[in-house]
Amino acid sequence: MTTFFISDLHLEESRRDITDAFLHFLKDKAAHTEALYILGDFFEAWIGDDEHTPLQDEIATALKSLTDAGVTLYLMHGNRDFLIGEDYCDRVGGTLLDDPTVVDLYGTPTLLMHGDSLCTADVEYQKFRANMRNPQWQAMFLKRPLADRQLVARQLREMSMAKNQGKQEDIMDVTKDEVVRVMEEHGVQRLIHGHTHRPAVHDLEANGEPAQRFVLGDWDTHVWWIEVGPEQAPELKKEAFR
Ligand code: OKV
Ligand code: MN
Repeated sequence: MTTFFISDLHLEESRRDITDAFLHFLKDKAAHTEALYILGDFFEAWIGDDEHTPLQDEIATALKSLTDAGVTLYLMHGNRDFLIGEDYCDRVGGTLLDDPTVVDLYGTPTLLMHGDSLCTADVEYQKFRANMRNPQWQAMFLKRPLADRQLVARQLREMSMAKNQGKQEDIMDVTKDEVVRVMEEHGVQRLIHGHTHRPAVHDLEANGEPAQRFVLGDWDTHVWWIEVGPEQAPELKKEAFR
């Protein structure tokens, strides 16, 4: 009986190796767990549940087999796939989680986030994020033809690459004070998130007590996951693609 967490696979057609690593991870590891949490940026891009690419369908089939076999699946949005909707979640037998969400992990309240909202030093990004997360903007965007949305998505990805190149390293990491603030707001001693591509376990203090922040890794050359059990403290693990 264990629970797994992953994030930041950035699945896309041009990275067959990542999809293969994920399909293998499902069969080899996730199939034997109680629950799998995917904490955002599972897909490199998402422009609406009405787009059906071979990759999306292949992943949906694999996830549906997992959930049909009795594994509970939770999906949280990232900054790239925040338009994944209830339709896709229903198709795969998963449940969409809000960012942030507190879950009870075998008796320990654990705060789950994608992680981009913690990067408060990047003020420009936070403004941009607020706009894209605005339900009115999303409703307008989703009404546009698929071809228009594909173009916008491509432009946004190019813009983000250009912007990030000029940004200082520390701006793109979480703000330590913001981490403590959200952990105190939710009264938790444990946080799990992804997004920063800086996998690590950090010790800190929150609510006047020791606390821990677990950061998932992005799937580029390695499979990264966090494993937790009733008698097993969270462990950050990695394995090379094969
Ligand atoms: C981060 C910034 C983008 C600034 C959106 C479909 C949607 C992909 C996306 C991909 C890129 C946002 C969402 C990013 C920072 C930018 C542009 C400017 C000011 C769609 C597919 F919704 F339109 F369908 N993207 N990202 N910028 O990397 O988070 O910092 S991003
Ligand atoms: Mn992200």
